[in-house]
Amino acid sequence: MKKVVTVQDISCVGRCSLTVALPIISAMGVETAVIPTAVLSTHTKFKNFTFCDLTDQIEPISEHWRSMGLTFDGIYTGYLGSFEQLRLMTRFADEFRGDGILFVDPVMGDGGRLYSGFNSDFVRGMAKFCGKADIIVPNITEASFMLNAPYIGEGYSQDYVKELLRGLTGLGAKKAVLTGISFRPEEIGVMAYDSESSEFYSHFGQRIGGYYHGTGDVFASACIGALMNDLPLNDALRVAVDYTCECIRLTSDDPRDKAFGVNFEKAIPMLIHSIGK
Ligand code: PXL
Repeated sequence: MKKVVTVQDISCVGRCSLTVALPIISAMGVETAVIPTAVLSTHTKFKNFTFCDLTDQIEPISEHWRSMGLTFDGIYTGYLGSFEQLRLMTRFADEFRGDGILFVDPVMGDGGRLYSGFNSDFVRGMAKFCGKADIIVPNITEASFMLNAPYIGEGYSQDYVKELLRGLTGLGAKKAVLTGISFRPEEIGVMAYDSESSEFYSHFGQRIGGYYHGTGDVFASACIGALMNDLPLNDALRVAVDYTCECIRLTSDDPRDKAFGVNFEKAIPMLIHSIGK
């Protein structure tokens, strides 16, 4: 069984980050270790959230794991709560990666804006960290901030997306995947670039209008889970896009506020089926 460690916050309510990553990756038959980077009462899109930073836990946890000689087949980082965590994760990735992959979701913003708590120093640090990764999965907002490129929210061309993807691999990442891409109103998906083979590929599903929180985390978790099941990136993207679209479809007629995240639970059987299990 493959082993992943995922490093991101616990937002206690709101179905994102660890409360999504742990169940999804585990359900895909992958042993999942965690390092929580912070504990929040909810994610930061709700008002008045509490925030307990856990930066000071990362080094003692790493030290213990070092003494045990642990390594992982995949290191998946998501929301990192402080600039210092980027520095610690750079060292952590060097030490615990073994022959495994570093998969970075540079969670920092959406809709053309950074999430509360992030600034340009953090963006620069994240861009550097992405340079060490095998695979990075930003959205257009995160990519444009890291590359200092213009942000275009919709109506962009394939060339705009390709330019961003080339720029992202120019940071040093071997493969870059841009999430939340839509060239036609009725579809949404991802476009990717492999800098080693100079190949682009993309995968799209049915777009359902509206804002759904945490879908980037659902996508990234399903993607690393599929990679750990030995699917090539192209197939892993298909699995993760189809799953994310299904989670959104299952949530679309739920009257609950979409800030509580998507119904990823109900679509887990479909996800497992789609990786041939
Ligand atoms: O889903 C991304 C995410 C993760 N963690 C926290 C967040 C967000 C997005 O808002 O606030 C704490």
